[in-house]
Amino acid sequence: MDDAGCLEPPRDRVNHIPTTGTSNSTTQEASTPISIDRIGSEVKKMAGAGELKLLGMWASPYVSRAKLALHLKGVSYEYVEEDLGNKSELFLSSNPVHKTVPVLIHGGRPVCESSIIVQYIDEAFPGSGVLLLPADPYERAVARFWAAYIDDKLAAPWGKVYRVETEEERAEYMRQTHAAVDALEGGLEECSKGKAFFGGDGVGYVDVVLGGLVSWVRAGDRLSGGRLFDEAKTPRLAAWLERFGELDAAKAVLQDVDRVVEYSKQFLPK
Ligand SMILES: N[C@@H](CCC(=O)N[C@@H](CS)C(=O)NCC(=O)O)C(=O)O
Repeated sequence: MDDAGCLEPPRDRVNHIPTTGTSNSTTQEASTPISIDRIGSEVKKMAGAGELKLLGMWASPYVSRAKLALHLKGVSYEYVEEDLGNKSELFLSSNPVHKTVPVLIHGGRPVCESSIIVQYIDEAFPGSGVLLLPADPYERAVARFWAAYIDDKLAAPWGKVYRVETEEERAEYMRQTHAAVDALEGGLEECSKGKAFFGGDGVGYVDVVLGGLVSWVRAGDRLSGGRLFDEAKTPRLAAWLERFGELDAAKAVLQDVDRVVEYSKQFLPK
């Protein structure tokens, strides 16, 4: 997924988008013929944490990161679905620089960029749920390194696969994505020290950053008939994908894979 516009439908294909409801409704978004996202209202039932609002868009893997972090911390929040084709005043004034979701608004103050939001949630609610960032400064630096790697080297070319015009371009971006996945296998080994997650025995910051992409990984696999996290080439990541998907937080928060498959089809070359 590359930055701004990664999931905003191309204008010339806008009529094919299965959105039918109103935009910017609090707690739940536009209804679609495929399914209804109940993620926000589920998480809302959790322990209180003051005035916390998440501006998102159901399909965004970046928004999923923020939702995962909030769920893992057990922090309640109000979810507001944004219509990226018709951005709200609140959204534009909260993230005037990038104009992208997610935006977390805490006590009226906006925090932007998914990985910064995840770190903010971890630091702002240190007593709740799990601690996502390692306590040790060196391990924290290593976790931040791999989180940045996921964004820059894996998600960026992979997002472009949904934006290309030709099969050659698609193949090149897939090649770059696979190379990043191969390197990330080493990152998982380094961070986990042989344990289940990047965070060790439990999920941590890198797990949340990669975890936001899980429904898109599965949707991509379904569409391609292959495996991005291939058992033979990257066995650790393949096992991680299964393990992560079994977490309560993942089940509560991540998008329905069929819905992502339908949604993502509009971005693929016809
Ligand atoms: N680097 C950003 C990327 C966020 C992003 O690209 N969000 C997309 C949705 S997946 C977006 O809001 N696009 C709206 C637009 O570009 O107008 C982050 O990590 O939060």
